[in-house]
Amino acid sequence: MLRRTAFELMSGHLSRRQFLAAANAVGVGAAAAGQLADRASAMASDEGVAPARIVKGGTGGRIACEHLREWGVTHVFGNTGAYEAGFLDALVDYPDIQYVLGLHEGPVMAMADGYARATGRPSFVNIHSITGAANALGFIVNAFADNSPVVISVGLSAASGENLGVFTESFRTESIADLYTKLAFRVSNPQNLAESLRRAFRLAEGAPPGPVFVGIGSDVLGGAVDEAAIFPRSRSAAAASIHPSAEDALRAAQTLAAARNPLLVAGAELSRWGGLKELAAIAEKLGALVSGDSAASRSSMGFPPGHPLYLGAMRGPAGAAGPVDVVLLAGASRLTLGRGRERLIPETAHVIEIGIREDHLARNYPVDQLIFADARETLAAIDRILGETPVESAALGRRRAANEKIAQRRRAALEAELRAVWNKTPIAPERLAAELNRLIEPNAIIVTEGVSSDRQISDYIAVDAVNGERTHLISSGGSLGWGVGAAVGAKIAAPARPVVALTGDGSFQFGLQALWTAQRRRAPVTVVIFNNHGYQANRWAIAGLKGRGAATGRYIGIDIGDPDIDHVKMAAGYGAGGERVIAPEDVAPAMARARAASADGKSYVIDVVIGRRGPGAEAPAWRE
Ligand SMILES: Cc1ncc(C[n+]2csc(CCOP(=O)(O)OP(=O)(O)O)c2C)c(N)n1
Repeated sequence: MLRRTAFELMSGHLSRRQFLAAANAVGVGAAAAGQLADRASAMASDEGVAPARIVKGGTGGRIACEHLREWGVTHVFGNTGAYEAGFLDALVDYPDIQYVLGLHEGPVMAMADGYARATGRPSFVNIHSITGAANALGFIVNAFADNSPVVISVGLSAASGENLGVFTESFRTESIADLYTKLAFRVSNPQNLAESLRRAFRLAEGAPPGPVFVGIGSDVLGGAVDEAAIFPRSRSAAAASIHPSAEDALRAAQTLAAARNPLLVAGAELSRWGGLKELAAIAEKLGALVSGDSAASRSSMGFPPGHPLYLGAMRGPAGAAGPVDVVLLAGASRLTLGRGRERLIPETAHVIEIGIREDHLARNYPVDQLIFADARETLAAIDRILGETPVESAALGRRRAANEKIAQRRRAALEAELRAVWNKTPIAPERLAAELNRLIEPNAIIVTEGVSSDRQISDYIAVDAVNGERTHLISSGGSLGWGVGAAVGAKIAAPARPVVALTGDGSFQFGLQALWTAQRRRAPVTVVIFNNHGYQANRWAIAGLKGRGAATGRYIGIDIGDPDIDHVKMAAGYGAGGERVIAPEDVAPAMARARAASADGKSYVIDVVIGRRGPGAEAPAWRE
């Protein structure tokens, strides 16, 4: 109580005399109260410590709104229920905080995730009870997999109904998200709401970031709060960076400089939080090849695709000029084993790994030097050291030339592959990706959920984070249906940038309701469906068993082409335009119409029919 009063003194809401009177009222002696007042005033003075803002009266809902305003939250992604009434009612008086309604909690969560990724700031979700939390869970998994700072507030049944089996009783609701959030907890006392939300936001953005789940009783959101202290956002600083030690950077630089044939791997953290430029600089100094993250890691693209030393995503054991003796895993990849359980990096190589996503460090592979630190900063330090002690030599020159040839061979192979399928109808995914690469704007955000076409998308669509050309968002969580929602969230975050979602037809059907929100918020996105009329990735898995499915051509649960889904008509139901495309030459005019629709505030769905391919593709269409 006295602390609160001290905050009021600090914030100028109380005079010194009023403070001393209040202290006296709660039995604090005059001398002690005077000292307290001095300290509070000193904190509020030029020392630079900003005082808390005291909010008096109102409901928990109002406190939540005050907190959001303090944290600069301008959008609430939500779907409503009775338990959230106190919050929704208070929100009326906060026109600076917009409510973004989604028709299902899956898209709500995906939009908040896309928004957080596009802004780099925490986003806020408000959904209903166990019912909404259960619907959101698939995309909470995705947010957790990729360290998205999303604060998920969930309205819970009131304490007065506890254990009485009331309708949608929120019995241990927060436990549903336990394994897939940094923390899941509940607030039962309205007086604790401000501090609880501050904790949630600080945790969500603290390194490494991630979703946080806060269950809030309906009686907390609707209940009266006497007063609450809203601390300035500036006083909840999350660790901006975990710094590497000078010795760590020096040792890594020395190991790399002494390597005969080093390989650099651009892990997920670099495309999320920076460091690709520094990695490119190191590669150039060492003449070393750079591999993208392993394909299974599903990291965002971003390393300059045309870089003379770039190898693309790692899809099999790393090949370089001669045996690799040192591997730099920069930015904690989720490096898995290869398809046949083979190791992607040689067992005999000395491995240096840098990152902060602890769960992914030293996983599946031994690591000889682990640097638990911000990857960008560490790479910058290594690059600086390498720059001070140049490692130029004849051997290095030969290595650079040999490695550039390897990277060049890869680019040539991709061009040959593209030429071979260029005239196919229906269009081949390679050509579709290449056409889109020509057509998508340099300032676009590209969200991909291409599943069996992800390989072609990453090989033929250029994203260059170093030179600020396009931004790529992808989810490594595996819950499909995320793409369209994430794209709409990104568009809300960055209204001036074109946003294009590339998705499989199966994935599209898991999450297309976000198109309604896009229309309502005038946040138009372009969606390109890679439509093979089925769950191709799953057919590959069955075919790979070489069992009954392969022998009979009966792939159960794979075909979604009968009835042939009219994706365009479904999107039209949400207010979006669109068309189906079969001939390759029709992609460009369709994209032009999409651009015009966007300018008009309307989303556009281009449903491109692509052929089936890969294992089991030859079997005639069949459904169970
Ligand atoms: C929410 C969810 N349900 C089911 C799956 C399993 N699953 C993996 S791939 C896939 C098929 C996706 O189809 P589509 O988007 O058309 O891509 P394609 O495999 O045809 O390239 C499914 C259903 C999943 N990953 N996520």
